[in-house]
Amino acid sequence: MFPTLVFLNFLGITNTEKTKYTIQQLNSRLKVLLISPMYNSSIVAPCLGLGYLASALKKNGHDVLILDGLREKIEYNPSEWDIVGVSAMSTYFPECIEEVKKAKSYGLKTIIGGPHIICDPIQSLIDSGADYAAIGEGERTMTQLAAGLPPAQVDGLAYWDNGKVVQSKQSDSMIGDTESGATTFLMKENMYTLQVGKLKRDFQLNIDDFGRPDWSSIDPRTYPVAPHGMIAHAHPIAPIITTRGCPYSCTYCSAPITAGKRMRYRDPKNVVDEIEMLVNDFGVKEIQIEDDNFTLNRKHCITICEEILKRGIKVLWSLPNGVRIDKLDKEMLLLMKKAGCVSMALGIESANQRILDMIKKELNQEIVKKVVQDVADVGIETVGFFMIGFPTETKQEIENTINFALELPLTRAIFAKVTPLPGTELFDLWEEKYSETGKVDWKTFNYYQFDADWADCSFEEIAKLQTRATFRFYIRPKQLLTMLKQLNFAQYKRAFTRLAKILLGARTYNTVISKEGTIRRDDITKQQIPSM
Ligand code: B12
Ligand code: SF4
Repeated sequence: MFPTLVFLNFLGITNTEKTKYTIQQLNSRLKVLLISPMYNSSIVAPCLGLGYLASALKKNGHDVLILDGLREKIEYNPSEWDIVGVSAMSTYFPECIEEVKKAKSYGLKTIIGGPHIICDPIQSLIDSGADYAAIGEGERTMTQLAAGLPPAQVDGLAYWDNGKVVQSKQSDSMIGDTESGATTFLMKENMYTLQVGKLKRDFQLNIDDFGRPDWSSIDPRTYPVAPHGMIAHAHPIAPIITTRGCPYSCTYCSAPITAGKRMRYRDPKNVVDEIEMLVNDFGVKEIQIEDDNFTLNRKHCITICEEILKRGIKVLWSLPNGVRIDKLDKEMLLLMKKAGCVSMALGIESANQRILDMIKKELNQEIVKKVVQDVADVGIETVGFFMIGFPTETKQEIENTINFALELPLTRAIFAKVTPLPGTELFDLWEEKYSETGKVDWKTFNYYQFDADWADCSFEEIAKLQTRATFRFYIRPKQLLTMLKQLNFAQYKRAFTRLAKILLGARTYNTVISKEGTIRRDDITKQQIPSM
């Protein structure tokens, strides 16, 4: 197709409108505005997802601007843009809807994407009224759409057809084994499809093809000192990802859905090239590796460490998203430390084997004790991730977890209230057994405010235990002093606001927020979703 025709097709412009656009947009590139909405957050960090999208679109000749609501005001001149893309996690899906409404009121085409949309694409399209939703990684979807492919032929797209939400073409040739709740299909060379429930999501196997995020759009120097995990060991800080996916099936986690269950690795040299570029060109002093499972493949981790050392790159790095405890060993930890690793979060979740088995964590207390000690001995900071309030969990079991956290040589700890993220087994369970009204308030999906009402003690009790756990953990002289020493002046306000929210009790905080943003989930099974 000729570029103009392609462009008009993409915009969904009718014949009568064509002349106007043909004159205005002849041979023009698409102007794409990507928005990460403004939402309630004490963490302000570059948005890698939009960075990758910008990079893919720019490579294909389009003009792109990222507006990050946590960094700048979302203000734009509608006449300068052809399409607006808005990103969302569940907690700020209501803000995403607001941005979509605003863009649509200007007559702009809209597409939504991001973790929440991947987990709940059809309902998200219905709730937001956007024109399109990206059901998987956005790079391919966005560039195909921008290139003018008809929606039905675009990989991983949900869109409207005669007033109904439909999904673009699907693959049926199954090649993989059925994994718990998910099936792997081959879609075409270099792609695989993950099926969760009725919906299939596409993932590209070779993630080196994505290149790097467009760092000029998410320049780490334009962000305040408010990184993931709150503690900055040096600044500027840049997040990167070296792998995508996680093969585990923890029932509370949406990473295998948003990033796929098949582990995909970037070439370690390529990763270290990016680190080197961030250090040299952007003055980055700390790298935050945001992988879901950075140490799963020992060789991948070791090669990256050796390459950093070989090139003599002076940079600190941390793992704030957490790694699996059973995928660490002393030899690797020593190398990681030598290569600049200063801190790592560890997914511990519970001290109770009954709970660990129930949530399919594939972990036990003995290994946790040994490895946390190993990490501490090597001199890398440890952040323990714990979760309280699982279905049927008793007060005693929660107390066990808190006491266990206090026994471990951890630098910091986070006690999260279990929240059933959409797409996860826990969400299905909540919808089936515990949801009485069918209503969800996405703003409460933040590990502090969601009352699933499924534990063997009340939401109030869990909230109190969460507050007490945080208090008991940080009031100890060693933890308190380390924390105070690590926070630089700019971080104090953010860190203490966050801590105050936890200590003042999530209940009060909850009632304020849950008055707004309540969204009814339609029964999507009633919607016909024809496969194309
Ligand atoms: C880094 C990170 C953060 C950073 C985000 C920084 C930022 N500015 O983006 C911080 C620390 C702030 C954060 C916070 C939270 N996070 Co977080 N986070 C992550 C993490 C580890 C990596 C994200 C990432 O960069 N991925 C790499 C990029 C390439 O992928 P991506 O972001 O998904 O983007 C791709 C697609 O989604 C899509 N896409 C994205 N945006 C758009 C937009 C358009 C228009 C299109 C077409 C496509 C598209 O294309 C992108 C490129 O492929 C993920 C885990 C994961 N595996 O993704 C969890 C994850 C996204 N977080 C999650 C959660 C739950 C949270 C919190 C609620 C946790 C908390 N304790 O409060 C908060 C929510 C924020 C808030 N305050 O309300 C969940 C999201 C689940 C959900 N349903 O939304 C995830 C999946 C983790 C999990 N294990 O379940 N998080
Ligand atoms: S919690 Fe960790 S190991 Fe479990 S599925 Fe999520 S990313 Fe994978």
